[in-house]
Amino acid sequence: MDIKEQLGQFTQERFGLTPDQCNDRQLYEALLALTRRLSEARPAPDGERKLYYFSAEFLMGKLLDNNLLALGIRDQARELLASMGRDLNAVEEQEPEPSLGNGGLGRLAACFLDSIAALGMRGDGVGLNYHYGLFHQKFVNHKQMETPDPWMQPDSWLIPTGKTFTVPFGGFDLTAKLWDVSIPGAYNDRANRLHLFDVEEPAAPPENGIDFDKTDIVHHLTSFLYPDDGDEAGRLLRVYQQYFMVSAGAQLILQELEERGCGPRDLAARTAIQINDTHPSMVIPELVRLLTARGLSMDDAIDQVRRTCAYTNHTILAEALEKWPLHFIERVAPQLVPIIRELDRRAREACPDPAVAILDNQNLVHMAHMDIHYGYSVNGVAALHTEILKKAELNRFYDLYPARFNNKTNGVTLRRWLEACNPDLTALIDRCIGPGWRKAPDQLVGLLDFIDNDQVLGRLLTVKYSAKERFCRELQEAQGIDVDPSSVFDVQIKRLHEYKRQQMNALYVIHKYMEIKGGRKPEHPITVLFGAKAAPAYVMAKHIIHLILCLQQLIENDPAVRPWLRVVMIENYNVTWAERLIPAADISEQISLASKEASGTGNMKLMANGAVTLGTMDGANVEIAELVGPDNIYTFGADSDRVIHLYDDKGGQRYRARDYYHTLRVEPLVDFLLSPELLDIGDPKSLAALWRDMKGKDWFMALLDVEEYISVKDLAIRQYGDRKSWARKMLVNIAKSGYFSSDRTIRQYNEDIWHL
Ligand code: 26V
Repeated sequence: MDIKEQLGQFTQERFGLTPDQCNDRQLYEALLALTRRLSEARPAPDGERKLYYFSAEFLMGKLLDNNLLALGIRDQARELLASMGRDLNAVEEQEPEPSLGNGGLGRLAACFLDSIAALGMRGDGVGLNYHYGLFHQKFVNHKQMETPDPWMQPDSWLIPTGKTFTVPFGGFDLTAKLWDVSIPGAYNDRANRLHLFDVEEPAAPPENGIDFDKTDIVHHLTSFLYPDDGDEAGRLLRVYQQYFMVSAGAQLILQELEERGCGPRDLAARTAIQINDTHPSMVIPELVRLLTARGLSMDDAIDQVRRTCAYTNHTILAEALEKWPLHFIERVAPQLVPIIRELDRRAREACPDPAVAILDNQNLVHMAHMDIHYGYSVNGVAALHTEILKKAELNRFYDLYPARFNNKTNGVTLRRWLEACNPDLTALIDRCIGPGWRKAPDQLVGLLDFIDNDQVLGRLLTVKYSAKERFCRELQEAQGIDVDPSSVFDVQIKRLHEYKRQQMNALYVIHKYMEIKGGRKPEHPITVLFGAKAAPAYVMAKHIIHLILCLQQLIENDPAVRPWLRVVMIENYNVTWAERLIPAADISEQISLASKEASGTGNMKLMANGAVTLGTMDGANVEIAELVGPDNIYTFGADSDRVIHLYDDKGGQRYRARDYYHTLRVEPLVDFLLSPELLDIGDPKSLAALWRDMKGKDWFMALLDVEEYISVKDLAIRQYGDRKSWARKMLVNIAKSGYFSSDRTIRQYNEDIWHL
């Protein structure tokens, strides 16, 4: 039956209507059902060994478009709707975005599932079915407000499996109910699964927004992604979530092993578990527990686990490395405590250095340490990041287990981040080099043959311009803001964090504003676009959002500045907004303090869509710079060695913000936070708190790099005016982005770690 008939059958049965009588909502439900059914019917890929990718976050984004693409029926569906005078895009608007992740880490997991399936590898995701994803962001009085983000609807991608597992918590048991999302592989006829565990009786939505009873584990365990950890109940709830996920996941693995005709002694031979950051680390002691319960000796159980588990580190920020008080685990999963103590004892026996112990003298469990001692692989997510892990953060472990350390530079799925979100650019690439780059993204380098082809360069500029126009329409519709598509789109989209230095970008805006007020117009009108959510309890991040929104307002009110400089902060930045904005970006802001951004993945998506990077030598920017060469990227700022040195107490070299603040160019920029015009718009307390922090502390050294940042950004904007040479830079960036396909990353994981 072709899709026209299937669609007709569904709408008839469900609504008593023919497809052309349906509204967009009904058509969406019909396409969802059809797509889900086709994907669900696909068998799993073959393979002796199976991968389980454990992650507390899977930031999937909308799935309809991608699933149609993977199933090979996207064009058919589009044409079918068009023949009824309907638009697939409008139908896709109906899909709610499941925001089951914070940012890069969760989106990486989603890209990986896409690539694992596309490459026909046998690998499933394991996570939690949060009822509320990351909060919905609203701007009120130039400040971020958070409201809950319910995404589940009666019709969704979730497939009930009927499978349940009992998770033994201290004092009570809780049933974990398994829901699956089918992940169809592009280029094959197989599908993997994303396994999401939920409680049996989830609570009704809280009435008063985000407040809920954090001690009501039975009903609220899966209510929220990252419940507020400002109090002990919130922190405990996170440990409940983690144990729930890994215990149910480990039981699922052993059950599937049995179904494959194997026993617990075959675990390592038949399974690879990738631990995505430390949130799933308790899978290690949990598997030891389950294996010993099935008759293995402690030695054998540990041996199996050590040959099964591999750990990925995603940050060197100390505050983000999880250490749980042992008494939390005593409360949540007391049966793990003797196992963790035994794992610690053995680790100390092998290496007496307290710096590598699992349990420290305050009885904190260092989750990453457990992963490294009891896993067979430790990887960083970009070359520089892995080097810093080896040389500094995890140096002691590297000395102990050099062979375990390896790098896996991140990647992104070009199916979502180029093919699906930028059809015009995709068509242009196809016309130049044919369609083979989809399966072999390295073929994108073939675009370099067109570096002197004026027609292709001209087309590239036209494609970018129409993407900008499209974005302008969407922004106008969503936020009622008009921006000029012929201005330079300077884009910084990522979580709000001081180390990512959105505040430094804000200082650039202040600099430009002052110049324009003083009569110096920029070479080219500039639109600085931000998209960022701040963690609800992260005060300094909220001050930075406030500053940006105040600057936005200040400029809106000023007819002398507006034609030359605009600032727009997109409300509720999420995967869907990223898909709209990335095709439209001219400049990709990747300005983290060197050594702090493990990799970044937005940098890769923007590059693949022809944006030119303006960045520090941090994370994967280093690899981007190597690939595109100095003419096709704008780099600036202190390098990671210098930064690490500046954090060092030794030798009196330590960074002091005030030394940089008291310079002719910097002081007026920072002091502008307390200018009458800004105080008139914003909250004086918030602006003053940020001002004080910037001049007195500036922990992520924005003032160290700001002057060079300003001059390099001005250079980029000047060179943007030479359209032909800019088009060449765009072309080189697209051509070299093949390396950052997550298909490449996944092949490397498989060759070096999983061996599926
Ligand atoms: C977590 C937290 C939690 C507590 C408050 C401060 C803080 C700061 C950072 C984090 C990061 C958690 C891990 C993470 O999301 N890492 C990101 O992983 C991406 C995928 O590998 C990578 O591209 C990003 O550079 C990295 O920041």
